[in-house]
Amino acid sequence: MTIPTTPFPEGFLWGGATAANQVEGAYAEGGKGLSVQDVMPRGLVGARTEKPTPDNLKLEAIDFYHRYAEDIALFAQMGFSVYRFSIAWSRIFPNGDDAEPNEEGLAFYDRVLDELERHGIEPLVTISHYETPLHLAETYDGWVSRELIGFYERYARTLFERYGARVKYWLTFNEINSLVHAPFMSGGIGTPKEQLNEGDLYQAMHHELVASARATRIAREVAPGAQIGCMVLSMPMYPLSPSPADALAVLAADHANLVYGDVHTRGEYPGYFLRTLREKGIELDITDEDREDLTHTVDFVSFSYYMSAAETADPELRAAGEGNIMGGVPNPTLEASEWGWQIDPTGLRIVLNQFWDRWQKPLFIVENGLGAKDELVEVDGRKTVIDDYRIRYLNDHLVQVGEAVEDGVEVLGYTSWGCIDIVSASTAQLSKRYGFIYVDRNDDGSGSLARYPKKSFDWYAEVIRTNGASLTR
Ligand code: BGP
Repeated sequence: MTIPTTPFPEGFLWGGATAANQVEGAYAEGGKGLSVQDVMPRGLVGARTEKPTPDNLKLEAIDFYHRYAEDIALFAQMGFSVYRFSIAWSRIFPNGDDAEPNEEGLAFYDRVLDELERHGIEPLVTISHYETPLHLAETYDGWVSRELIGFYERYARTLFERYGARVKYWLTFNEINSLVHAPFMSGGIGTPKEQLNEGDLYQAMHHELVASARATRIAREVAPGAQIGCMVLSMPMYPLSPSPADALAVLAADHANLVYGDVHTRGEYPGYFLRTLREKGIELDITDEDREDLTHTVDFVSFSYYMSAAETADPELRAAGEGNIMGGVPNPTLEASEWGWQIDPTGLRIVLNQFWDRWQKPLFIVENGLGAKDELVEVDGRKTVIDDYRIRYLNDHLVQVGEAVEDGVEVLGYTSWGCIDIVSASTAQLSKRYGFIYVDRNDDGSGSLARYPKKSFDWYAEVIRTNGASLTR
């Protein structure tokens, strides 16, 4: 009998990931203030509203706020060794600029951490996941304002002081490189995108980068055991044709995307970015203190990976491909999900190698998964979903993670996105499901919120139990 082997190192962290605004609900309970998500009923694709409206599924989400113990027990049943979740900034500082934190909010995350501890699950905490307090968007125009650095600093310090002894892994900003593409959701910038100029956006980016580095600096003092990571949206770009012009278009797209990781790992702006600013005639307000802050680099780099894209220098083809948040055009060699996200497992191996070669920092895949429509069926008297398509997607991506490990890339762990069905960030639907656990809630808000393990639940449990040896190559 052959003993199955695995490329995954011992101690590799296996688990799942969510964000507060997509799971918690209870949007006005426990002293929580409003966040930008509470006025985005259609998600990224729709317009914002003045006040929360009942059709915003995130207001109740999947009620993790009250059901966290049950959900964490299900994660433990799958054998998770890590769970990535975010802390809702507006639960801790309801307006964002409050002098004192809200104890009820802090106590909620104490309880979540207690539960994780009981099950031996390592927490991985995102400090800011598209959840800027709404007051900061309305009063300061979000990250365009330098004042946000101070508010974030107070928030991060509060978290490190409160949870630093129990949380080892921290992420400063979710997908920090999406800021210029989604200013309201990602940067809490109240001014509509069309009215913002590039200078404002780059200034906001600079403020977030400084805030991120400052959080790293503070963690070194307050929580010496903490490992701080940045978090970027990864999207490998392929030239649409072999022409040098298309290769150069890829280089430009990569630069625009990778500058955030470059600053987080090298502690300063790279030459190509300074050139961009020069050529656009943008002069950023960068102080000496900012420069000093930026030198506090991260311990590891984490990222989301859903898809790759192609890039072209041809303006007509480019225009035809518009719509993708990070730019690029569809790749004619790849299939897409029901939401048009192109599926490319090999791209994950490529991006792992690219990041490792470029930054030489341990990597953490903190988001990856397939959003799909599921059908609840009854098998042997039990409600479940036969989600072979999700199993195939995850299997094929994890095989490529294994390949990257064989390539010599240091990978700390893998948390699949939306390990339990949640509200989608881009469309605010519940029918775009990622989970191993089905949640009975529909796009019209109906449903009992009951949880049902899908077929992928048992499949993932086996992957974790065998440390990846059960994957099909
Ligand atoms: C990332 C976000 C997540 C998330 C995921 C899937 O960009 O960090 O919050 O939801 O994408 O996107 P969606 O929910 O739109 O399918």
